[in-house]
Amino acid sequence: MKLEQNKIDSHNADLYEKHQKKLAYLQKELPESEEIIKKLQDFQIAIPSWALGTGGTRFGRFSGAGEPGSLEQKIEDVGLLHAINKSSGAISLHIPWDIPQDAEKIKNLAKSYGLKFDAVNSNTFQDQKGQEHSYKFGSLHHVDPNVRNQAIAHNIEVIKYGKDLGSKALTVWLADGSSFPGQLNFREAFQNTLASLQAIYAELPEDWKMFVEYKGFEPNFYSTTIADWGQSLLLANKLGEKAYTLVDLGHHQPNVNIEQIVAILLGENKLGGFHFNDSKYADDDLTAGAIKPYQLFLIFNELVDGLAYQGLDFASSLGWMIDASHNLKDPLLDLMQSVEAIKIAYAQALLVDRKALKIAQQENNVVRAQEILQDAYRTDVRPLLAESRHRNGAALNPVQLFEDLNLRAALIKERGHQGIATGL
Ligand code: PSV
Ligand code: MN
Ligand code: MN
Repeated sequence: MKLEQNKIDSHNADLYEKHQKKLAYLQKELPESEEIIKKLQDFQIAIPSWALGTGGTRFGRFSGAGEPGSLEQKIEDVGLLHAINKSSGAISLHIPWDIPQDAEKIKNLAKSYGLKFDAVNSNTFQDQKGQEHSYKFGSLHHVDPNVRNQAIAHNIEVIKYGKDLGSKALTVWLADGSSFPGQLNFREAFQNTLASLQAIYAELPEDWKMFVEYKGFEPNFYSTTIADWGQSLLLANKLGEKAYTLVDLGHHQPNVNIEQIVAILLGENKLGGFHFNDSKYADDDLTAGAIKPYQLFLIFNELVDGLAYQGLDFASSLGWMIDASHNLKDPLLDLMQSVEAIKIAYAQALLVDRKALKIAQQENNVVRAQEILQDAYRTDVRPLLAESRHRNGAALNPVQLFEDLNLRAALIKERGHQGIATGL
């Protein structure tokens, strides 16, 4: 389904007057408004192909309707989302869930929606039909070199798919770990993982990056072989300059200071990208900013500061992606809410008076420093986001547009009541 521009235009016409009033007020208050609007226009957040269907839990899955059943339909969904918000101009594929049989055709289809291909993701956390060796006890860290070699070969194949589509990064997330003390020799598992990653890294094209994702626990419950940012950074440093740590917000123990991790990684120029989501307890895959919007703002505060420190362009230097797939909401509405929350945090971070903050820090003025951050955080920047969308030809209010036009009903009419978006 392609959304005609005139539907967005008439939605915008209805909301424009009210929007203008709010925007004019903010523009008077904030001299930096114009600059922020432009930065928001440029900032794109990739959508993973597995977020387009209703997620499940290990207890069950309540399928939504009208969900994409093929790679083409997943691209169509991201295209629809991008037409509505003009902020989701890339899709990230998981192989073998989304094998592009005809890469040229898939590339052209994506192009027709204004989409690029973000990082490609390998999958050695599930066994596939006909696979020779099982990943039950791990993949790149496995005690058996035959299993390791199979997992290495899979990653190299994923790079090949990515090359055909124009991707520029490989994300490696491993479920490898152990569930009981004594099961694993930690040192050997880590060394095996490094050697396997080195074999994959050797096949990485010159202009590609490798993102090494970490996760504290789950699906293993005693140890994970790449458990935290320290272990990921150690691997990335040993691998070389094309390897980076990837931060998934859901992959930390509760209360971990993620913004500090971000600051340190950026200071070392070893932060590769982000998987955005939110959580109350663990890897809950909740909508970004749904539980801890202040933390999201503090993370963006470090991102704005750290990327400027490295002299890097904000929008294009890191991999920005949502990684969430929950079981209650319409996936497209959920993604709209995540994108909105991420952009709000970015806009608020751009409002931080960095010179004043520096002075407050130099003077150890703790109260002043907090005031500066919270002044920015408590500013309602939503009219700036709406204006950036309007200038890009997107909807002033994406959620309202989706609901007013009954877009899910239209998708159900087209696709029926199917609902498996991922290979799970
Ligand atoms: C694992 O929890 C993860 O966050 C990794 O990024 C995977 O690639 C993704 O979920 C999908 O399984
Ligand atoms: Mn992730
Ligand atoms: Mn995760």
